[in-house]
Amino acid sequence: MMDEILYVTRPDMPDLQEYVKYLERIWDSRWLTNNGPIHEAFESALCQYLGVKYLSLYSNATLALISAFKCLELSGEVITTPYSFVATSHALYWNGITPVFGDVDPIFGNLNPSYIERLITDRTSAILPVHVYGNPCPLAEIDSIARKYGLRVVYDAAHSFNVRIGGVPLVNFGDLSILSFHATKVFNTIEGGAIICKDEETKRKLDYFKNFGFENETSIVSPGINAKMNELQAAFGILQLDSIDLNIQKRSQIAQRYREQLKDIKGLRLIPELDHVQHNYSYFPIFVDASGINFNRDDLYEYLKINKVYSRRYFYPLISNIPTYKNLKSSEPQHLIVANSIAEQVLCLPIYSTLGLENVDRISKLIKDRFAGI
Ligand code: T4K
Repeated sequence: MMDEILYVTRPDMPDLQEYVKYLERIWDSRWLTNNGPIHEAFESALCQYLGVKYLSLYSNATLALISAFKCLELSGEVITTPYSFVATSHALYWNGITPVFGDVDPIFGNLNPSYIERLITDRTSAILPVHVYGNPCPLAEIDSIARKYGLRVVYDAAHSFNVRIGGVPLVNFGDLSILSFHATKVFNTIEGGAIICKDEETKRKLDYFKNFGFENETSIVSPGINAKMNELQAAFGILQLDSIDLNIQKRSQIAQRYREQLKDIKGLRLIPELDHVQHNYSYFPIFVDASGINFNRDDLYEYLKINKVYSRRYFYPLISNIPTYKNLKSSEPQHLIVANSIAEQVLCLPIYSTLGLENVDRISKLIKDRFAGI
């Protein structure tokens, strides 16, 4: 039998018959968007599931990030990480804010707090760290720097659906946290996202902002944008909540199997799992250190590809090396040594609830063979 193509991810789908029931409801009501009843039900179900008090649904995480910075009225410079998906810095770009890149830690690839203070100027308004692959940033250090200098903290938590640290939802940290529900994420609403905030007033502001600033039919209280989640997406999301625990459990088994299969390979590094963190297994990154072996990450990427395994280089190229940002002072590679190094080493292996352990074994065998020089 021919091997099937294995993509880095495949979206979880809700039960089709159950979704059709929602579609019938939507057809009958002809209520499609603008805070419809399914949107409202999804928002409260999600708050309850995630253990958060205030959450505003958005049409995707990029618009949510852009809106977060607008709502907090941030400007000037924001300290962020170059090791992320481009949307993180693009959200600043759309706000006319200059990203200032700090280097990352070599284990998790998250913004390293020890570089933040030296990047602060009188134009700095906030810190925008990313919990890369759902691994928590050093929350206490970032919080203490932010307090010391009066900065806001907005976490790009796009990868962190239902990650908890010491039992506390990761999205409860910082002034705001942004989740992504894109098709490629652990939990998806096709496209979608949310902003988690700490008080009712901010929630109201975020709600107005995604709907052009409308408070009611005739009162437009602020500037705004159109970033609303529609009823079809919300219905998709409500149904996804039924299977999310099981899907994360399956991902956990896959991650466990990769760990068993890929341990102790010279030149191959994995990110450790943390005992006090409830992980969501959103990605399975490996890092290829080419110094002691005769091939590099890109060779392994191509080798897997010809064997029908479509891994992805998340996150390469570094944001600081793409044309929009590469001329910034903070983008100079000598300031971003760790980020440049891990961006050259990383490869995200397929992980999704329907992958099947036999496929994990197939991928692992290909990697082990390559490292053994077979
Ligand atoms: N911040 C961070 C840290 C992020 O990682 C992201 C998004 C954002 C912010 C912004 O969130 P959103 O505005 O998107 O809500 C993907 C996603 O498009 C992007 O959402 C995600 N991060 C990023 C890490 O990955 P691509 O360009 O790699 O996706 P694509 O289309 O190549 O898909 C990857 C694989 O997934 C495909 O080879 C097959 C599979 N796939 C994909 C889709 C879309 C499917 O099987 N079905 C599908 O419908 O960016």
